Amino acid sequence: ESRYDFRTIEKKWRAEWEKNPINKEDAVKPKFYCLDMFPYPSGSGLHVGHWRGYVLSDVVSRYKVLQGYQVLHPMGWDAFGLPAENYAIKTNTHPRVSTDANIKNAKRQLHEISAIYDWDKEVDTTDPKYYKWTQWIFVQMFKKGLAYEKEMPLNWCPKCKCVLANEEAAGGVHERCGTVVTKKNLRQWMLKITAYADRLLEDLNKLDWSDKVKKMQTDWIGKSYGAEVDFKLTGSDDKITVYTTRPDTLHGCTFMVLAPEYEGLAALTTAEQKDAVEKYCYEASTKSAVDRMTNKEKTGVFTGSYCVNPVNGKEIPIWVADYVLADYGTGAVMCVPAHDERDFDFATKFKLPIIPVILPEGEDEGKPLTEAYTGDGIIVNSGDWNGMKAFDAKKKIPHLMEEKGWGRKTTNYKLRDWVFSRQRYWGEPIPLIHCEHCGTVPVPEDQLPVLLPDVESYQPTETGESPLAHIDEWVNTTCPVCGRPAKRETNTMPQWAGSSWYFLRYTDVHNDKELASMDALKKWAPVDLYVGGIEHAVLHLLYARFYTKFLYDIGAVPFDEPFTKLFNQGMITKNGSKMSKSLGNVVSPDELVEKYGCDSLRMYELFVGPPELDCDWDDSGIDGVFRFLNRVWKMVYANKASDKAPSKDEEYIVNKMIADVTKRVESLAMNTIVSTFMESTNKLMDVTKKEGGLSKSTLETLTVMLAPFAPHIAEEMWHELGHENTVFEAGWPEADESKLVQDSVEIALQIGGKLRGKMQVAINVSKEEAIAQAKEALASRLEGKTVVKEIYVPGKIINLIVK
Ligand code: ANZ
Ligand code: ZN
Repeated sequence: ESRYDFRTIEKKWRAEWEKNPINKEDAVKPKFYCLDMFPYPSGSGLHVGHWRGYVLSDVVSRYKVLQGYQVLHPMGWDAFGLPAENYAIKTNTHPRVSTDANIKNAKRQLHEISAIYDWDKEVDTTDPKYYKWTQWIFVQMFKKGLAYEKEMPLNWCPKCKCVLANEEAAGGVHERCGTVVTKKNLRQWMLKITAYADRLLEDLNKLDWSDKVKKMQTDWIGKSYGAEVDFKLTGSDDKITVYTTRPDTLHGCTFMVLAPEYEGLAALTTAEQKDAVEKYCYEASTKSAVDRMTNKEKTGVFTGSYCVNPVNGKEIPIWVADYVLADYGTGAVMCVPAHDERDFDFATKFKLPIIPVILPEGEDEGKPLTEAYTGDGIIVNSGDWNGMKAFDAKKKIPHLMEEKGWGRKTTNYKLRDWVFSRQRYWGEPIPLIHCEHCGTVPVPEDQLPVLLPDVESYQPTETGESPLAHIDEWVNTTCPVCGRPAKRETNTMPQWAGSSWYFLRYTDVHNDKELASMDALKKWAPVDLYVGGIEHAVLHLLYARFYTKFLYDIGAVPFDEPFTKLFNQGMITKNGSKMSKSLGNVVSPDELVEKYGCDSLRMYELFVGPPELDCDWDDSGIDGVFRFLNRVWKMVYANKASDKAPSKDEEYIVNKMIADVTKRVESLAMNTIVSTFMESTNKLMDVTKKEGGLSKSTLETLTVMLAPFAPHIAEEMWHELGHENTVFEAGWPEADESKLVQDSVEIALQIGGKLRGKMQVAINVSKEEAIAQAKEALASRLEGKTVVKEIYVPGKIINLIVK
């Protein structure tokens, strides 16, 4: 067929690859594990933004197959979670039913991408065969003391009647429904991720991840070095201990602020201030942590009490204010308004004294402060500490305080333990049993999974308990230790649970004895390339690392970091905003595939921009890619019976293309690859014109190299070129360096007609390339000038006219 009939071609090869997968396991080959962050099977389907990451990872996977790797490139479903449950509440459809329907639909849509997913290895986090192991991991953590119960004031959505993680309550409203979030005290299961804080921080060094994501994780863990200082309460033997990262500013502390939830607050509040403090604390309890920290307008109330600054014996007032958080440090802050912005705002509003104790080097004392000075400098107004450099003092003073007995060096983390329970239906039941005699005991491992029972109503209860609490015959059980009547835990796990270890399961999905065998894990994992959105930079990736480290510690996996290399693709936007059903700006891949074919859309997804950056979608560009594939098709078709030997020009073009494309796949600079292909093809067309045709080997190389990007057309062309086996067995070509040296010629460089230098260019250099090289060579002379005209006499002169 001389016409590029993508519909027939794509259908044909998709069917063939389904029968004979191109990616076969082969123990002698090296392995490559290329993983997409698995999707949540939502009802709304895939748009062109979803394709971006999936295409990129598939290109890498196919490239690795061509390079002779056995590639693990699996796909699955992160299918527990709120949307299915909310849908169930609305429509009274069992989440199993809607989830299965959504998975089926998403899978059909994913097929359109023609990725080499190995569907035999599909995982579904809601499958009891899978969540058996999610529960098993929890039991192991429980046994190691990493799971514990705690009464917690949690973010609470009064509308959804559900506890929210901080990230679900950002900005003080529930991210899904927009309802203002309040607080509710509830018994929760917690996971002690903080026990791993240091390792999670340290081991970032081992990873080939972007600095951006490493920094986000580092900030989230938030390790800080500082000191605790004890302040005696006036008129009492009690003391308040504060956490500070700036012990060097102790002399400038003019008041103290406690969190509204501070334990000893009621006891130290005076009778006159009691009502005001209580009212204030109640109001604070309805605000989110984020709001409390970021509100510029400070609020607070005096407690009526005083304490003594240990360094100078001065008495300072104790206030309560909601910018101090209860669960960070000690919940009490020594306030130094001269050098902390929040304290400055607070002192200004409530007319509390501001005493500067750090002076920027070279500046004179006595200037009144208009804002907090948070920089480095020399200590002043601080008795014997005067003259010390603040930077040195920060390290020295904690030791000094230790000698005096009223302070000590400490470190602190922003990272909190993980609130691991949800009061919802559609999640893994937490496999624990409460017995009056034996306490809380895990369900024996041979009785896992604890199946999620059917319920009549998915609505969480008014008390905040999960709907499971209503099913008496499920809740009532016997204690596995003493056999007496006991009750099941009715909380379920958060959606993060299933996604914290799924990458392990892919290596050995059908194993019913272990979460995955050591052999399988050693063979495939860790993940060599993990591709997904930047929105998971913190939570998912941190949880997954935590799980992996824990499983490593108990000997269940042979490595302690799951994702060797991470790539975060940017978002595809439409007119600047995120694609979403509610905004009505979703571009569906279906019509584009219908009109141009899968291969064109795959290449266009890469072509739209640097894959790590956000990019605005514009349908019109796909036409160019489509025309490019048509040109390639015609070129191959016209020359497929050629017996021409490759000319020097051809060899140069082909080897340059191999070198460039290979380098760019390795660095995932995918957008520039598509343009490289386009340029090379144009040059090959010039050669055809000049030499009357192309050699078959040139076309073969081009075909093989196109295969990861546009697999169907490549496979068809490969067969047109006379091959019987799949193109994916052809091997990725290597550039012959010796063919990259070209005959060159000297060109005179002029600016405004005056000779300004000379340079060597390749004989068949294009006009654009030659001029670009000339501009580079003349860069210093062109600085500050604009080139208004470029005159090019091939092989002789480049003359740049400037203004
Ligand atoms: C005195 C001081 C002087 C402070 C100064 C800062 C600057 P990072 O670095 O984020 O760890 N702090 C301590 N506990 C707090 C809490 N529960 N809620 C809100 N703020 C709290 O922050 C540590 C600093 O934040 C501590 O150092 C403390 O204020 C405040 F010029 O102590 B600092
Ligand atoms: Zn018991």
